[in-house]
Amino acid sequence: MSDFDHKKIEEKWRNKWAESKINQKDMDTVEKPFTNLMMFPYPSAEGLHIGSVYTFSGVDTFGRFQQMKGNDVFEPIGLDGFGIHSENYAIKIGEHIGDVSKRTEKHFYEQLDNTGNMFDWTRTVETYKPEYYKWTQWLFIQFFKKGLAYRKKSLVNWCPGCKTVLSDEQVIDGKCERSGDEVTQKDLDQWFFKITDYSERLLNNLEWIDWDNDVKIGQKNWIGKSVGAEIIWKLRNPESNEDFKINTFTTRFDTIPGPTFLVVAPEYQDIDKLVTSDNKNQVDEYIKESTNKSDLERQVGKDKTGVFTGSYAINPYNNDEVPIYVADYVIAGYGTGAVMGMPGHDQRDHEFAVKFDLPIKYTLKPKDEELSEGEAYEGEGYEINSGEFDGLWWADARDKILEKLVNEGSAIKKTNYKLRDWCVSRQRYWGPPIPMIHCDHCESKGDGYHKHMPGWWTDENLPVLLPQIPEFERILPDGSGKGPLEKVDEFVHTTCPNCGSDARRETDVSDPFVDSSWYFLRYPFTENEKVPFGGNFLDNPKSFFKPDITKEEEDSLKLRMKKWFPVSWYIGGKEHTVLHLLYARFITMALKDMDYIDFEEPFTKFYGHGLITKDGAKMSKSKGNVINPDEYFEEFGADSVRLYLRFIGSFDQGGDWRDTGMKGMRKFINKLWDIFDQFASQHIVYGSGVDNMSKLHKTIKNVGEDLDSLKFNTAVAKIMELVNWYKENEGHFDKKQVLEILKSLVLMLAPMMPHFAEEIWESIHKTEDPNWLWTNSNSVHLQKWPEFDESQLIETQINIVIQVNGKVRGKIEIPNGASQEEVIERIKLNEVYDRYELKNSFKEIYIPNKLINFIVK
Ligand code: ANZ
Ligand code: ZN
Repeated sequence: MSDFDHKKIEEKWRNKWAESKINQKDMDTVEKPFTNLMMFPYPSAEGLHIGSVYTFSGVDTFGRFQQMKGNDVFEPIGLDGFGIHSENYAIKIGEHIGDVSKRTEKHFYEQLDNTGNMFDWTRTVETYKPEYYKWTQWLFIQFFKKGLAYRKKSLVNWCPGCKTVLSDEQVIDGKCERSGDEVTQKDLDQWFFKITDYSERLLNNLEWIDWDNDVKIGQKNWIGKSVGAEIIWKLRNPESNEDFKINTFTTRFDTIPGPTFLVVAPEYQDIDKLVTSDNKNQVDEYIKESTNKSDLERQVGKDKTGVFTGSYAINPYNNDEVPIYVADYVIAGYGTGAVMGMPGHDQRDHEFAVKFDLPIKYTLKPKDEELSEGEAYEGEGYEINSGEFDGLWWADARDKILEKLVNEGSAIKKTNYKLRDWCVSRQRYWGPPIPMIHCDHCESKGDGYHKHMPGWWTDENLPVLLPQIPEFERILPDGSGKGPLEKVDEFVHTTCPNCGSDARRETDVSDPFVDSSWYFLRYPFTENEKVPFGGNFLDNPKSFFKPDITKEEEDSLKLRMKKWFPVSWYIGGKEHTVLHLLYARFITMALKDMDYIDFEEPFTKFYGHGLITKDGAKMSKSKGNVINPDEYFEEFGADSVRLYLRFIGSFDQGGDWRDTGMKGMRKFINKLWDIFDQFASQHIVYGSGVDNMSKLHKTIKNVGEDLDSLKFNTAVAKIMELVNWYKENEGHFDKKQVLEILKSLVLMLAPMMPHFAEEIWESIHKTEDPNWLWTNSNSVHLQKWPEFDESQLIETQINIVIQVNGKVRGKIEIPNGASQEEVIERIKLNEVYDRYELKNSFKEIYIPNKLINFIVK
């Protein structure tokens, strides 16, 4: 008898798997390709967090199960190593990110391998390697050519902590998603990706993609489609006769009879036309103040601020004249940047009206109650104070009022989206340089690839290498609004590819979310193949590849692309709802429109996993309750950790890690080990066989269903029950039954405990028993999922409850489907029969296979 030596066993199998290349799939010939994709990690610490072990090993369990069900599973891995997460970590520990990244790559990959996942280590992707980021740069250029990447001076989110610009998606509740600093606004020249061109398609496809519902709802809200109208107001500026109009965007036409003021954002472009000389100083002062405020301060602050412009606007509906204010609760980039103030029915407007002592009008009253004045009524109701539309239900009035205004030419129907273009410039060091070139000479002539926007690139010379800057201090962000590359003269100076003059390179790097928006496309392809992924490269004019790639090569890569995409399954965190998951969809759609690829949704299926806590609390460094997977791997083994992680909860819900639970799991695993060890060392006592093997067949069926729907916890629980049943009946099974049980057990464990199962598979083969049921002695991971026998699912003996006058008095085992008479005959032999004097029963109620109730006087 031997002990379960996890260290020796796990190492042995990882080496053997690497030798036998078991996890490498032939990308071009497999028949049932299944990409089992998980979000690749970013190394922002020395090593992997237990949370990542949880998700990666969970995804792997699913993938291994799919493989046993006959799919050719490709499980790729990489590192999302460019970006502020990693760079900030390096700055924190005072080391150069270039050095840190070498170390973290090694350690992350070691840990990931120790987890026992079926990764194909020959196809890793690291976003910070030139052979990867040259394609990120290539992508940027394609987007630029298409007009989907453009440069614009605009107010952008600025994180004073990270000293860089952030995209809207990286600002959570007004704070930097990474550092938690309050985000301010800065006016800078930046590169944008035109994701707004895709708003409608990103929204519509949500109807058919098979994704986690929370994520779909999150994306829908983020895209924020609202169908409304622009109402056209005439301006009355006491100092000017100019005929000027202000458009306000609204979705509430039912309130058009009631606005008592107009508000424009401080950034409103034609603000000069509104401001009279008396008010100019005040307005200028106010604008200056509000640009220093964060979005959060501007919008959620209860205390509304603003100043009067001196001008008025005329309501096209009833010619009411209302004052125009500048106030920073109006968002510059949404709608028209001007809003009609409707304090009766909008809380923000109400607060503003109270503060500035403006009249409050109501145009709706609630159905059943009185209108309570003194606050905004934001519910539904009947029209009041609305002239000819009084008495109409608001939804009917809405359409009528709008129709009237549209007919008169004083309103335009308009659909708005909250989604804004994606700002991709970052003023940091650790990212792919944006591969563009600025040439004063060409720019002065308006001579660029796009007439309206100068800018050239170095097409054939990709990658534009990130220059090595060995001095740690020189790569720190300085907050100037320019990135560290600005200080590297050799990098900045170049020649214009258009006119040959001296020119300057762009010194911003791109957002790491650009790297991660396409990485999955890269996995099945290698550097030798000259293309970023498979697709139509020769068909694309001005192709980067034309000189190199042949038709045959292209065709075979196209076929490979067809095999592996769209990705069959994608599993990751729901916190990526509006960042990565939206960007990846956008990039894929754009590549489709450029005709490089022929699908527009990257992931057929997206599944959001849950998170784990420690003793009920969120794991965090500050609480000191972070679990280091290495220690647990060492003490218990990766497989024990894996099985425990599967056991603590349904994969979409997460679970709670407890050391006692981990120890308990290891005990169970020792028990499992002993069962197999007894068999392999031929210490098993056989009996004459049990009548009924339905427990086994049911377990096979149910565990399979659970693994298919990622309900890992219930799968483990059922396996434990099976083991208990086996122990209870030990000595009664005949040899064939034992073989059947053990074979099924090891196969069911294989997706969850890959090393353990492999070791057992091997050791029990060595017994070379003539009755052996195994037909194939290859790796356990190349076996089919065990089959169950439908006819054996039905239990022949079942328990039913005996009641007397409705009270439970006992239990009895009966043959499945026994008749009432049969049951009573058996109960006569049971002690309850005499104890409760059941011979006096005058009536019995029998619910087959459940209970029998004796009614006695
Ligand atoms: C009048 C009104 C009356 C409004 C009422 C609301 C309630 P969604 O659905 O999100 O599109 N709005 C328009 N542009 C704005 C901007 N740039 N900054 C801040 N608020 C703006 O919201 C549309 C509503 O948000 C519009 O309808 C407008 O206020 C406001 F009882 O107009 B409403
Ligand atoms: Zn030039």
